[in-house]
Amino acid sequence: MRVGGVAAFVGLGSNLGQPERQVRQALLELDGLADSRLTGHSPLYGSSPVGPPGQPDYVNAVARLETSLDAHALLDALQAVELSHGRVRGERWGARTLDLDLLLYGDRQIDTPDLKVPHPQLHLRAFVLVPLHDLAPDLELPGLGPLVDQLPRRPGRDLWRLPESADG
Ligand code: A4P
Ligand code: MG
Repeated sequence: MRVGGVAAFVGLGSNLGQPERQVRQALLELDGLADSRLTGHSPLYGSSPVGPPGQPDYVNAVARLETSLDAHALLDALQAVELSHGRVRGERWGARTLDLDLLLYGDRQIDTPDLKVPHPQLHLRAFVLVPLHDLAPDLELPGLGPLVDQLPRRPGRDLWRLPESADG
């Protein structure tokens, strides 16, 4: 059944609790968002942390949604999913176990205080570019040109494919 509307891409990242499980569960929840449908996702990747050192490795993936939510409503929905993952046994309430970034919303360019699309770091991060390319190799990035032109020239040791999970 078509929801109708816009193809949006969402970046998933987790490095607390059980990251792979968080990401797989979040994919199921994205499929359940109102007025939206999950139309694909990349394989899961492990990645070395970008940013402050001393944090655990991440699990990253990219999902594609078809949605009739506008971009801000979609961001609100993504933040609600983040919140529902906000607690891990043994962690203080509020520890973030799941990061959902709205990477692309159709061919729109959005620059508001609470939402910037394409995501400002998208073209700088192998852990976003590589899974995005798995999912949509011919993608054009609004304002940036073909996705392939942004891909890292050679695979780095900071990103690796995780094996398919037996339970999917
Ligand atoms: N916001 C604006 N535009 C967007 C957008 N396109 N998508 C605003 C999502 N949010 C957007 O986000 C802060 C605010 O950004 C939101 O309230 C929203 O209004 P946040 O997710 O609460 O904060 P954050 O995640 O700490 O900041 P940010 O800048 O999103 O961090 P990143 O860029 O997500 O970095 N290393 C590896 N290997 N893998 C990772 O996944 N992730 C991070 C987090 C750092 N290093 C990483 C990874
Ligand atoms: Mg974020």
